[in-house]
Amino acid sequence: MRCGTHEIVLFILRREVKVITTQQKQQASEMHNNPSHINYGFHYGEERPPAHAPGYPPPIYPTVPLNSNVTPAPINTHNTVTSGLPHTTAARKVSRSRCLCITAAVIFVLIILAVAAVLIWYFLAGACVMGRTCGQSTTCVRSSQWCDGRTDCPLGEDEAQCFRFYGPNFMLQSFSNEDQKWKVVCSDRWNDNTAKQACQEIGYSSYDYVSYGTIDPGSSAGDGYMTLKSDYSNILSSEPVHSSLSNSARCQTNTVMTLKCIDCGRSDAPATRIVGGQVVSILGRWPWQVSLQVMGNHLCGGSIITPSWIVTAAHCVHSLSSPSQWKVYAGYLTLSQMEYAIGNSVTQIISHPGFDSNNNNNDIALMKLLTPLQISSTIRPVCLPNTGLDLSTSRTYYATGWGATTSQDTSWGQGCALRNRPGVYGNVTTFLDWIYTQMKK
Ligand SMILES: [Ca+2]
Repeated sequence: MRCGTHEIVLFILRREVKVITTQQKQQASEMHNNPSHINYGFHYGEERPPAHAPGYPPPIYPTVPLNSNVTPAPINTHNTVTSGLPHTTAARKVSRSRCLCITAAVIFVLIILAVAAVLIWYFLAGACVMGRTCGQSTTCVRSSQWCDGRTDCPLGEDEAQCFRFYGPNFMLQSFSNEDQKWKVVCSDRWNDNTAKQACQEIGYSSYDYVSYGTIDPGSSAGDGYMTLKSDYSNILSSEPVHSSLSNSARCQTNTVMTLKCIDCGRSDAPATRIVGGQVVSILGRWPWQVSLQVMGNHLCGGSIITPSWIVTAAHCVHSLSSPSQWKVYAGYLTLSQMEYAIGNSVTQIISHPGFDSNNNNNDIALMKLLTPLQISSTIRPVCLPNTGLDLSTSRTYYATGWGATTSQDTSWGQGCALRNRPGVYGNVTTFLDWIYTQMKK
């Protein structure tokens, strides 16, 4: 041990000094009295007296008379105590114990730091702190790889939803990879073909395309525009439209894109209430409402979002996940009318991968129809909610379906259809990316 070695050497040196002190006193006396002693170190001519000359060399130690009655103090050859130094055996043991304690403490702290570093690395890697997670997978890509025109996620989630609709006017927005923001899209150089392609990139069929429009962006253009490159041609280019947009501070037309990819949310019949009101008596008031049945029994409601896709709750299909078990009835007012109808077959059921049957989290699912619905005045799609809609409590909302017109145990939440206590089903806005991504498959 390094700290102990220093003390032991010092101890030995001090003890030797005391032993030499007594012996040298005797040797010095003998040297002075022994005539045969030759001083080989002395040479004549040197201006130095011989070693045995009186008074030379000067005594190193005080002269002690040989015949003195003074008795030298006994030398303790087993133990020497010097003030201020822990020279006892017990002290050395304490010193060693202290060194061992310090070493153990240092090792313990290093182990704690190593464990902490491993845990931090584990959680940071799992949380994808420095980037974005690819959908439900564990793959994490850098934020700069989102909507950059190149597929980086295993299922292409990073390039799947680079457009979105904002507000009640269906204002088109594109995600700026450079600024990591959603920006309005300048209408310069857009036409129907470009607009159709954008709808397809969102998840709609080009057959459902309605039109595009232009509006004054107002304060929405505060962050600038996403503008179609001047050399872009949707006929010649195989690149997605969103990859052909670039950041721009200016827009020649000073107008931005609105886009209607499907004729949704349109109803010609007046509104009526169900629970606490009356039974709907006008066919076509809620043309997107469908009945989902198994073996002729109505089990759940659903909403048409495109001619091929129905959105419903995941808990409805959790234990009945085979598409062949289901029939979809659209364009009917009463359940009795459906008894004699054929219904539409289902080819695919997709439940949200995050659905939890214990607490009904992520309670959303999609059904794909075997053949698309024929759109009519009584069969129409509902609009998926755009980002930025005013969903404040001061507005009027409707819940539709074939449930009872009085409160029963038919939904979850606080009671059923109580004033200011709506049943909780799911915030569809939070599932838009998932819905559109499934529609593109
Ligand atoms: Ca990418």
